[in-house]
Formats: sequence, structure tokens, C-alpha cells
Amino acid sequence: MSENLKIAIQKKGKLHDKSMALLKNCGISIENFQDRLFVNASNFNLDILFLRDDDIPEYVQDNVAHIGIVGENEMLEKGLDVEPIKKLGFGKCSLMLGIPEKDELTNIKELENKIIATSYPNILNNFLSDNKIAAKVIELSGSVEIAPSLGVADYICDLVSSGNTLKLNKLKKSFNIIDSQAVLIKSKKFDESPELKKTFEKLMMRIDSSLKAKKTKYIMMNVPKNSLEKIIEIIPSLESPTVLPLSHESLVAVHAVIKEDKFWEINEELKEAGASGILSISIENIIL
Ligand code: PRT
Ligand code: ZN
Repeated sequence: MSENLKIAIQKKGKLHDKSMALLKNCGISIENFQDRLFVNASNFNLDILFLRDDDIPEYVQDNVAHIGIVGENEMLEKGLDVEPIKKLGFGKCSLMLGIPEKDELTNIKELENKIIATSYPNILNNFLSDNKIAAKVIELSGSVEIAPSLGVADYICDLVSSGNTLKLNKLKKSFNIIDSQAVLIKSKKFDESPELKKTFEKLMMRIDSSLKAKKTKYIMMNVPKNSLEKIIEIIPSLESPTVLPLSHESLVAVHAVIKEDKFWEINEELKEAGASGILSISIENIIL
């Protein structure tokens, strides 16, 4: 029997649902995984290990899992020998310094001799030593945001996404230490037998096509024939747009794939140029 590729993902928490959704979008069926540490995909040579995010870099370093999905923050903090291979576009946050609302911090040198609480002592200590600052770092495993009000620390260094946790604790954002998102990591000890290599490459191709599709939309519209040239100029399509005849002789239908970040601007321009009935749909996968 052929060996399955093993992927480690978070069992429960902020990265779990989107890691599962990514695998599902790659056409991988995972059933009855609740309360289990390990399942096989029913239609792909893949085993899924459900772990705490803190443990994923080590499992991947030791090749217990060949690949894993983890926050860049966790990968950098652990400093283990794994290979980051792909940013996945979810779980976005920043590791930031948080300071009491009433305080002002204009220069990082003002951190000298301060006490900073964090769950990321390695990243913070590297940042401080890069900037030649002597501050005291205390490590807390959770609820870092209450440290200043308890008098345990002057400042904190924690992950921030919306900023609400800081606000609730009368803290505000100060310096940004690193930006982070979920990343796919690979074991450097991955013994690439031809079968495993094939499964790995197949999965990478599916992940790439799913990530590409996320950034794009498929749009369809009706265009008066005499505006067609102008409309085609507006559409920065992946491929040249498809133009189809319609029963109404003065109109044609135009279909195209466009980048999501330009979606509204392009739609406005298309409308101004005479397009009507503009429909857009999300794309699940793009295989180029
Ligand atoms: O049990 P396990 O160890 O697996 O989970 P965990 O509790 O350690 O991790 P979890 O699920 O909280 O986070 C997993 C990963 O999600 C992190 O390592 C980050 O890469 C990513 N991520 C993205 C975040 C956030 N956004 C985030 N906002 N991780 C934590 N937070 C916390 C932050 O620590 C703070 O308490 O959310 C709070 C701030 O959020 P805002 O929106 O109020 O600013
Ligand atoms: Zn954790």
C-alpha cells in the first residue's frame, strides 16, 4: 500500500476552519474528524493530523507530519528547521506593541528598561536586540493584555487583528513587530519517495489553483456592439475575454476573469462605457 502524505493542521482555534476549507476547496473529503487526532481523507492519499498550533512546527521539523499549516508568528517564534513554502492568505494579524492609552511612545528607544509581557519572547527579544534596546521581557502563555492593568508589565507585545482586545483593555497599538498569516510549511527531512512526491505536487497544484481563484471573479455583461472595443480595453483579463452573440443584434455578451481587488473600479468603468446587466460570480479553482 502506498504511503500517505501527512498534513498537520490546528485542531481547534483561529486557523482550523479555514485550513479545513482550503482542503475542501482542493476537493479533499474529510469525514468524521470531530474529536479525532488523526483521519485519512477518503478520496486523496492524505492523512490529517489535528494538533495545537504551537506543536505543529516541531511535528513538521521531525517529519512526523510532512507538511503543516501554521501562523508565521508561531513558525518564527519556534525558530525550528522547517521550510515555509506558501503564504495562504488567511489568519492575517500583526504582532504589535500595545501600550496604555494615556502613554506616548514616539521612538523605539523609549522601550529601554521597560517591562514587556508577551507570548512571543523569541521574536520580541530578536526585535529588541536588533534595535539595541535593553528591556525586560516576561513570558505569559495567555491573557497578555491584562498585564499592564495588573501592574505586571509596562507594555505588551501581542497579536492584533481588529484591535478590539487592546481597546477593551485601555491599550492602543504602538510599533508593529511583524505581520503574520497562515503559511504552509514543509519538513526538510521529507523523504520524497516518488509516490509521496507525486501526492505533494498534486496537492500544491490544487492549493495554487484555489488561491488564484480566491483573488479573482468571473464577470458577464451585455455590451452594445459599438462599445465593444472600449469595454475590452477596460478589462485586464487573465485571458482575452470571451465575446458571444446575443439574439438582440446590436448587443453581444462579454465574459471575463478579473482580479478581485480591482472589482468595483472595473465595474464602474464598464457601466460608464455602456455595459449593462453585469453579473459576477466567485470562482472555485483556476488551472492555468
Ligand atoms: O489551542 P491552540 O494552541 O492551537 O490555539 P491558540 O489559542 O494558541 O491559537 P489561536 O487559535 O488563538 O490562534 C492561532 C493562530 O491564528 C495564531 O498563531 C495566529 O497566527 C492567528 N491569528 C490571527 C490570531 C489572531 N488573528 C488573533 N487575533 N491569533 C490570536 N489572536 C488573538 C490575540 O492573541 C488577542 O488575544 O486575538 C486577540 C486580538 O484580536 P483582536 O481582533 O481583538 O485585535
Ligand atoms: Zn497555541
